[in-house]
Amino acid sequence: MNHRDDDESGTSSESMSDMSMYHYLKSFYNLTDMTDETTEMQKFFRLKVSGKLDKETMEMMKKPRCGVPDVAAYSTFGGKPKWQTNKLTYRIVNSTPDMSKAEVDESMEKALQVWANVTPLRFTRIYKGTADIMISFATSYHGDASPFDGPLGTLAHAFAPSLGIGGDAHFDDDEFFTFRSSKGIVLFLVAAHEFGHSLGLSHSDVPGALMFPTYSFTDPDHFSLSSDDIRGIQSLYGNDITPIQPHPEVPTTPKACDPNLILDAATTLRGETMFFKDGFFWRRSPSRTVTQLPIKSFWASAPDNIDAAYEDPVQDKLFLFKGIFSNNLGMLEPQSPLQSLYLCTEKLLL
Ligand SMILES: [Ca+2]
Ligand SMILES: [Ca+2]
Ligand SMILES: [Zn+2]
Ligand SMILES: [Zn+2]
Repeated sequence: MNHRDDDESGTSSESMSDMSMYHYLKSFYNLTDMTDETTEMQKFFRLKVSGKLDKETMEMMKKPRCGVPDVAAYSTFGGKPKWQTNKLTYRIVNSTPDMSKAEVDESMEKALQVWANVTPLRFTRIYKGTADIMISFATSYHGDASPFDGPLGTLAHAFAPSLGIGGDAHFDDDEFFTFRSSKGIVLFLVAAHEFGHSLGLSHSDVPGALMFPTYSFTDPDHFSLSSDDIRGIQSLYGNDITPIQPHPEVPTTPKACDPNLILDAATTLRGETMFFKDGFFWRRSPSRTVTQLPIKSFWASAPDNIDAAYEDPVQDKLFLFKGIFSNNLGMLEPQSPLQSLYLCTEKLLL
């Protein structure tokens, strides 16, 4: 071991050749002069700006990263391309042998949800045909102008919104992708970053932002989008995040022993007694066992809060009433407007 080798220790075995450093700067910064490119890169990553390839700069170059060039410290692409609709489709064209299909599906779904959570964008998965966002795994040359580079280096790339290849996301299958392990590249994290590009975000120079160009491990269960990413995506799609499907009202279960309970209706049915309240009913069998069930678990189309019920044992039918009716000569006679339900009791036997 000689003196010079010691001097270069740590970089000699894994350093990039001058040619590949030039290639890195050329492909990600697209500047003509090597010093300018180095300066530009140092500025972007908030490194000491020297214009020289010092150790810090070299370390940054070796980090696994996204294949979309660092345009500037801005959060959108030039010309601000964005989707003209909030309803987008995606399709997972193929999978990776590194993970189960279910894990790949969940990673992609969660990654899109990261953006849907803070925008009006909604994503629907399709299984055939052409989706807005076509997701695929590939190695080296795969039909576009940016072939992948084997293990590490570029992990994935994605195209800004437009027709055709626009929005599509490609993952370098020479990486080892994982669901949540720190040993490997967490697919969810890479996908969430790439989908940022698919939606129109460029790189951010804010360390810790999802759109920062280099990968760093975060536990996917504790992932949260940085405020910089949120500002970026909302600059394109706004911040209307009203959920498309409002949460259905959860019915409160009435308590049979509540002293203030007023029942909606009661009837007999095949020897049992049934009591109705809100969306529930109790059935008491001849042996006096009582069970409480949602009305809809027996009669899917029945309304809640019924007004009356009675059994016609001759026809073996149960009638449930809701709405306005009058009691005339001991018979329940419907009056307009009346919603009466004629319900077969067959289901009770199941
Ligand atoms: Ca597309
Ligand atoms: Ca790679
Ligand atoms: Zn990127
Ligand atoms: Zn590609």
